[in-house]
Amino acid sequence: MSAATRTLISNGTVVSATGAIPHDVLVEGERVVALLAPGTAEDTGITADTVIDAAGCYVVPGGIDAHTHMEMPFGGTQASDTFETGTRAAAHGGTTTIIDFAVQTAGNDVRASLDTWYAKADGNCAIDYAFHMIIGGVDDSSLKLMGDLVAEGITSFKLFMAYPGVFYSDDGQILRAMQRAAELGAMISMHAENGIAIDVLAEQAAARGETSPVNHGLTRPARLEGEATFRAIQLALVAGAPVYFVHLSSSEALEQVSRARAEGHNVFAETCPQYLYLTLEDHLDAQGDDGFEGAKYVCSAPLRSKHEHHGRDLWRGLRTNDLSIVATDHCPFCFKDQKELGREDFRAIPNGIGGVEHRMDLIYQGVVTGEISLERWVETCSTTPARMFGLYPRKGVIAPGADADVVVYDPNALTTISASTHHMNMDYSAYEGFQVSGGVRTVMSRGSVVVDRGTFHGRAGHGRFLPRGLSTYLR
Ligand code: DUC
Ligand code: ZN
Ligand code: ZN
Repeated sequence: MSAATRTLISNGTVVSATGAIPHDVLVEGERVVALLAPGTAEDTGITADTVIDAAGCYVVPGGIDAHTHMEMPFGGTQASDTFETGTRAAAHGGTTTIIDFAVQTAGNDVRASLDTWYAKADGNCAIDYAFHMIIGGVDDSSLKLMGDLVAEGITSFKLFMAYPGVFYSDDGQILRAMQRAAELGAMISMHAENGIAIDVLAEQAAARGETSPVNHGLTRPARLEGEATFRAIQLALVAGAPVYFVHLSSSEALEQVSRARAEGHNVFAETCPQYLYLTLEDHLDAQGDDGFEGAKYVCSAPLRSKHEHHGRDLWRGLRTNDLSIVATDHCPFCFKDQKELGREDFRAIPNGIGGVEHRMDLIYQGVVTGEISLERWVETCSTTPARMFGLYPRKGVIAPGADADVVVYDPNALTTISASTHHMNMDYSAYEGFQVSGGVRTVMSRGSVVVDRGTFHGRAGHGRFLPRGLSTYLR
């Protein structure tokens, strides 16, 4: 049997959630085997087949995007990235694990739905992947099957308080699913917007002839995210289950999460780059050539008003850990033929923004501007997602025994985000023209270099399914 390949990543500064320390990283096969004092490998008789010089760079655990939707059927169309194109784009951006959402809708069997997602991803991913399960139809059968899923490594379940008639669960269904999660030790992820009220507002707007993209945001007020967040927390407390709010976008929702956390409850939330950088006025209400530019920015929860300080509050939440994670909610659609489905009526614009490739860079800008520390960048983008969703310490840390998912990040690089250079299967970028300080140089997935200086060296099928354990983040 031949010895496993050894790679030494030398001269870099290894960043973890707790500190940044100059270390050389020794990788053997698919794993990290040692962190060494810089330059000491040779003295101790350690030889490597390959040396990656990381001088002047940070060496960080590969990013974990805990919220993506590759090739998800949604809004009368399908998310435009496949598992192949989306995971390749993720790798380019320093993300080495995604947790995607398998989808069950009412009337469909959970088992069969999950098997469809296994089949979509199998053999196609460039990086490792795991699944959450969307339960769109809470009933006796789906509640029972939650147990089987936890046993096979799908330990979190997303419910929707939005989208009546599609994914929506009423309060009774939510309570039952939370009770079942409590029994199993599983996590409930929540899309918290009051969908019943939103549908009334959206219908009224359309009846008044207010059909342009900005109406998507105007009919989904932050107050209805705050209300749903409050309600979900109460239900979770009654059930004794942990709850994790996805794509938290507003000060109102954050206030509810912060209060519950201050009371010591297992209440958590993620936000996404779009809520930190994009606004209702500058993006969702953008007119462009034909008054429809804003469709590019239709996502749910929606972009919020720049006059209401949501972005400022979300950065604060990231500092205080009231927001524990940054994920993308990568749900890409092309402008042509997909976003265009809603030219006549904003309600028909598929909801979603692509960003899996840019999360690490965009959140690193918070380090550059002093919003968060270097350690917090790693914590929110890699370590906490691993802990929250049962992947730690295999993922989310550079330590002996962990998978060698490693990013060499050059703080002196300068890049400009553009659809003309990105790798996502989208004909536009929500971040077109954004100047980014810093950039991914080399990306290793389980010991293999998959991206180096902008060139992809990986392959579809390298990425493996990750069965997850229970969350290790709970109090
Ligand atoms: N919620 C998501 O989490 N993703 C896409 C659309 C949505 O409403
Ligand atoms: Zn959602
Ligand atoms: Zn989503």
